[in-house]
Amino acid sequence: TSYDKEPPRDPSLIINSKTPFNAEPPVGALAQSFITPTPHFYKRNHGPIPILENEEEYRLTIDGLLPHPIKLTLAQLKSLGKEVVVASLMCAGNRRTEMSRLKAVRGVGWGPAAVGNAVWGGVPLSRVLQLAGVSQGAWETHSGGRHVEFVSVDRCKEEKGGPYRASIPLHMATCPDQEVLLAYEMNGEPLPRDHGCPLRAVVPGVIGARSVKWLDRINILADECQGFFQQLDYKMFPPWVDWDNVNWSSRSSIQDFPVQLAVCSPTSKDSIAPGSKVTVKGYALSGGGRKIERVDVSVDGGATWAEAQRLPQEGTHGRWAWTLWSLSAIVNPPCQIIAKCVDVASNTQPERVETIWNLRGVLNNSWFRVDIEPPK
Ligand code: MTE
Ligand code: MO
Repeated sequence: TSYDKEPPRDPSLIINSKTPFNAEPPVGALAQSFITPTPHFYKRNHGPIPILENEEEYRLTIDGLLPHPIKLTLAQLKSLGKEVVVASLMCAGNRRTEMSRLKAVRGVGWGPAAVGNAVWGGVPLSRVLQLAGVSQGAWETHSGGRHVEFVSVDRCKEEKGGPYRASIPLHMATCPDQEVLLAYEMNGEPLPRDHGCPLRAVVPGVIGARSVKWLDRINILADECQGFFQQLDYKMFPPWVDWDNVNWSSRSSIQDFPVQLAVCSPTSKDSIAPGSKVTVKGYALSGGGRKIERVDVSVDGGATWAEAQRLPQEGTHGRWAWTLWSLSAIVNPPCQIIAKCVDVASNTQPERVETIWNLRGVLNNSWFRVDIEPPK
């Protein structure tokens, strides 16, 4: 089968689907390091992992509504100068299983670990587009291009055997401050096969679906990508819309992700004796380059709250990276730990998942709750 040449993977990963391979680390591992080790970084695929290991043969085509269509080798891309960006990638389906517990949704069942924070090394997309004649900060090309489509080489059934693709607005791609990268390194190593070898887009602050792996070409388009994942998926509907009355064209494609948080430890599997001192730990992040302003934690089901300590974001200005946090507290199980956060634009998380339930189970960013039981 087409899945017989998959790369080796860390045995600690929790596999949510084998073909295509979709897996996340145990959530407890996530809060242990600011930079997520590559073997533990969640893997989200829609088809078999392509084999593109011959770097000499690799070409990236940049075409469409721009002055100078170009084809670049990996060496040419690398010669444009390497930049390093610390950015979290998060799948729009992160925490989907909590949403499906309320009422069934369609999609891979993800726990709270479809997110990771890595050091990405590559060439800024704005610099590459400049080579093709698109000026930095441009909102539109002279020939009317307003969107940048990333096209992969992997094949997926949603595209009827065609390649995975997605787009971002042109301005996001041309604006150097957005730090969109064509990455060939992850955590200081060449990009591994699972994460897009030899070249992928990394679009900081935006749902993972737009960070296309195994890049084949970049097309400058007048309208956004017409592919499945841009038009018929990854959109946010209200709770009263279901499969019998969904009108996909009525909603925008998701770009920036909302403010999000999870408790990584303790988990509901840890039974804790009443009166114990525990360290509650987790991650928090927001989209669009908005940092985390505050993390609130309750260990008594919301009766009382305390502010958690936000840990330093080593080696980065922190706009695109998550914030790890911790709080020591005395717990008295049975009890519920609740955590929620606020970003610098004062965006808050919804208290109840009911209010944001949607048929595809995307963007569940409701308050995070962990039920803790005493030992039996
Ligand atoms: N790119 C390609 N070519 N094929 C894919 O299936 N999945 C997307 C995105 N890029 C995907 C892709 C989704 S939905 C997410 S969340 C991220 O890749 C996951 O990236 P990762 O596997 O490196 O964590
Ligand atoms: Mo995703």
